[in-house]
Amino acid sequence: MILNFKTQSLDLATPRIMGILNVTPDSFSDGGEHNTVATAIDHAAKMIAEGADIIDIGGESTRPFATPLSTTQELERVIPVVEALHARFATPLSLDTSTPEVMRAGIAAGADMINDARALQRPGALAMAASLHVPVCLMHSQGEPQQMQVSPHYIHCPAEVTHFLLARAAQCEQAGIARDQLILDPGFGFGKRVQHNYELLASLEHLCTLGYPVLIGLSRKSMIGKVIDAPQVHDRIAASAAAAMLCVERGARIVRVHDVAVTKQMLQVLQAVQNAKKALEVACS
Ligand code: PT1
Repeated sequence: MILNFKTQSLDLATPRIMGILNVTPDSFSDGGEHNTVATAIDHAAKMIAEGADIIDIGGESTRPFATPLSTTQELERVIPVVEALHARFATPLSLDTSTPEVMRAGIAAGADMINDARALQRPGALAMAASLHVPVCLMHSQGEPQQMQVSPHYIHCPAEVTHFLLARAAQCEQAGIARDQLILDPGFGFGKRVQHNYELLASLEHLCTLGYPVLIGLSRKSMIGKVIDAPQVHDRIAASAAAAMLCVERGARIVRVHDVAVTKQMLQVLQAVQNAKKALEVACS
């Protein structure tokens, strides 16, 4: 599987790292310290040096109980950062947005793909994404950030998530988005109890066999904090990397993370294991 951006492509035969760049004052794990263009540039430069393959730029916090943002506010936060990063770095840029106007302006400013936690369900988002001809990540969420953790309920969480994502992918294809431009994401932490999140992780292999690349984001999330009893997000780094590794082993192709260096190291170990496995197969044949 290859992601085709306008001016470059990314081969997903190798698992890829998407580094998180929050430009939200209330961002859940960095306290909004990257809220200026200059600090955004520094943070992106660090993640790129550590091995990030994509930088995901988000102006709206979608963590549980986050408050909604106006389109104007989102544009004011995101577009200057996209312009600045596009001018300085060749690394593909992803827009973490559900807002059609931010998609249009962000791609015009040099972003390479769209990452939508609402899976293009906002009015106008599907048509806008189709008109932009860029890769799109469709993520599952049960409800909006403000209320999604109030009472998540499923009969069979992984089956319902898969059903939703396949239905959205079909609607995207009908709207004119090429099948090979779509990425699926089970949406860890989005309207899910801890148990639901681990059911999704345990069954991730199935989602990864449907013909679409799978992206996962669980970095520093409460699903990690709960099982290791770490109320502080900075105490969740090693466990987040371990969980990302379990997802890649099950077939995820892109991991969305805060901690690029540690994630890169664990992917290198996984690569060494896979190389050794191949060498053994050759030796035995
Ligand atoms: C994600 C994701 C995202 N997550 C994609 N985009 C967030 N494609 C933002 C918690 O439980 O997984 N995939 N954009 C951040 N959202 C959350 C959700 C942050 C839950 C924290 C939690 O702590």
